[in-house]
Amino acid sequence: FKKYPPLGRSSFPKDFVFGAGSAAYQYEGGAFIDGKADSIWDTFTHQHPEGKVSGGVNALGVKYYNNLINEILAKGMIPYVTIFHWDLPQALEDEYEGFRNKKIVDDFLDYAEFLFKTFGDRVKHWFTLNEPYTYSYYGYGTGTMPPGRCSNYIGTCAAGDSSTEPYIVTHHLILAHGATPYQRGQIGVALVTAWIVPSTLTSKSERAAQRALDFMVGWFLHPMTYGDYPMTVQALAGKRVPKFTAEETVMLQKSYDFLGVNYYTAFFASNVLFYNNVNISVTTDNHANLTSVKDNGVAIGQATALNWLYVYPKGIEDLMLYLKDNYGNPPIYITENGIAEANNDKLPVQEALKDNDRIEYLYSHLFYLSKAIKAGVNVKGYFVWSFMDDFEWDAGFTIRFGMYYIDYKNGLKRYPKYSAYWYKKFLQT
Ligand code: GBH
Repeated sequence: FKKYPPLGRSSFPKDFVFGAGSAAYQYEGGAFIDGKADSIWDTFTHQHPEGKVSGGVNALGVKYYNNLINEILAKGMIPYVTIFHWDLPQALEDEYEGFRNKKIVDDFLDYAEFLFKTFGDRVKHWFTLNEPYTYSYYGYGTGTMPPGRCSNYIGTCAAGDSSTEPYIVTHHLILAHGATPYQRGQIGVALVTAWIVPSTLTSKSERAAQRALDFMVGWFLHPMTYGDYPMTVQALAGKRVPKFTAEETVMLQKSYDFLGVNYYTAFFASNVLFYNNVNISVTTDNHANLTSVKDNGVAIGQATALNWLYVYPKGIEDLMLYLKDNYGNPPIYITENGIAEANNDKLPVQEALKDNDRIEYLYSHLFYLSKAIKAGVNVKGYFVWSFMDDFEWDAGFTIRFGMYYIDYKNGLKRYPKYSAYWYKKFLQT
């Protein structure tokens, strides 16, 4: 890494926390044991709904998480827990259409209260939601994630309306977050982000970039900070955006103690003309075209195994400064940052462990993150995505995000990749 100055744990503030992330549905397995009922992801991946409305608390589920939390603490680590990472109980989807119904807010609140009561003695950092944008946009906009709804002119969805449902679902996600009772200092929300670079040095492109940020990040962060949607979103989606009541606005203002930021990549934005009124959708409401490669062939960074993930480390610094300047310098945790390699099952395991690209990716992002901290951004921690190879949602097991390799053909045996050794050494210096 000759192009970067030396970097280690000591380049960051004393109380800065480092970690690595995982998520229930992507990690746990045990889909059919101990009385666990289906989530919408089980239905989507297996196409066999069998969920039923919960008969109460699942004692084995509680035991599972008690064991996990206690083991993490026993190893001298600190758990940062996400309450909802997309695996909605299928029963709630069947009973009242899940997040399309405002009833979800009460059920979310019950669930969160139960978690605080049951695990709150040991878990001190909670995130209400992981990437509500992804849940809403891909679940109801493109329909490529559960519950897989979209307008038929967008995809092959059986039902849905991508011009309205994403706005309704987002509204309820935001209210679920805002309604979650909490003790100050403990609650956050994790948002997916990208840095957006205007494709040309014109005000048209610059405004397109701003709209793209507003529709991805501001759509959630603006209400959760200031109590209402960004002006751009209100102007462009108009009456399709539900309104918050005066009480809800008050409840939402500054409704997080810290912000989780998932940062992977950046896109170029160019302006899209307002040419007609047909086929309205959340996917086009920002009137911005986002690409990793410009028409003239210039890529925003190095390509990776994932078509949406080009490497743009400086974006994390630019994004941090943007959040500081526009959202009151909140405490921030980088809750996800990392890259994946393509399925390399055919390689001998020892070869598959040589993930030098991942090391360079993590190093360069940490470098730009440390610059943001020096510029006054209040970044409190950094978690690599991901701890181990796992189930990558709509990409299944075809790609590997982990610092640990999983041999899926040999009893899920685990091997540290080079990046695991690198991260360990980084944390020791
Ligand atoms: C996060 O999503 C998730 O929180 C995490 O669970 C996941 O494993 C990780 O990142 C890696 O992806 O098919 O071209 O339309 C990141 C946001 C949203 C990025 C969905 C990929 C699909 C791109 N993801 N998106 S595309």
